[in-house]
Amino acid sequence: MDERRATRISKYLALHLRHRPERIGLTLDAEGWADVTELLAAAARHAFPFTRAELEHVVAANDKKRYELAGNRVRAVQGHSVPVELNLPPTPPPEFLYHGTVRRSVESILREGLRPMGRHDVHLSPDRETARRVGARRGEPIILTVDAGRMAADGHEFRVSANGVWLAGSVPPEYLRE
Ligand code: HQG
Repeated sequence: MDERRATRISKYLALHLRHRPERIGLTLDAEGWADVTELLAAAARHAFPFTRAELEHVVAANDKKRYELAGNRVRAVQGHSVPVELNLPPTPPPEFLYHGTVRRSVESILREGLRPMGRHDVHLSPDRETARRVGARRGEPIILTVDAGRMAADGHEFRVSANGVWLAGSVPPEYLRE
């Protein structure tokens, strides 16, 4: 499949499996799963037809492994704004995690901490290079270091998604530095 088509399908999945399933009349279950047959039919009805083989290719080849297929169901592994319960167990984080952002957000982040904004959780990266790429989506990236070990020792919970994104409800400013 050509890469542009794969990216278009991936973005279509992100929109409907994370944020706006109702836009195409799709229903997600409590854990975020959509029925593949229903998804393909809904997409076709809304002028974006793609095949099961294309879906399988996009799920398997996706650069960030954003989606998972299980039998006839598919879901996004993280990044939702609709309420879903991913049932990820609390997991001890590495000593440091990283957050990529841009200069214009830094002052507010260091003052009030990291907030989940539109999503369920704050997304943290296991290494600086990943954080740099996350920040670069918005401009010249700035990497903040999160004192995750100390935060966990103080009782804050961390989870890790199937594709290696670390998730926290928020990060208070005392655990953040540039
Ligand atoms: C900022 C992509 C001001 C935060 C990526 C970020 C990631 C604050 C923005 C995933 C703030 C939220 C998530 C505060 C946070 N004051 N700004 N107190 N707290 N912010 O997109 O982390 O391609 O919801 O720095 O790779 O950028 O979608 O979060 O700039 O893993 O799979 O508010 O999205 O993955 O933006 O990105 P987002 P994010 P996918």
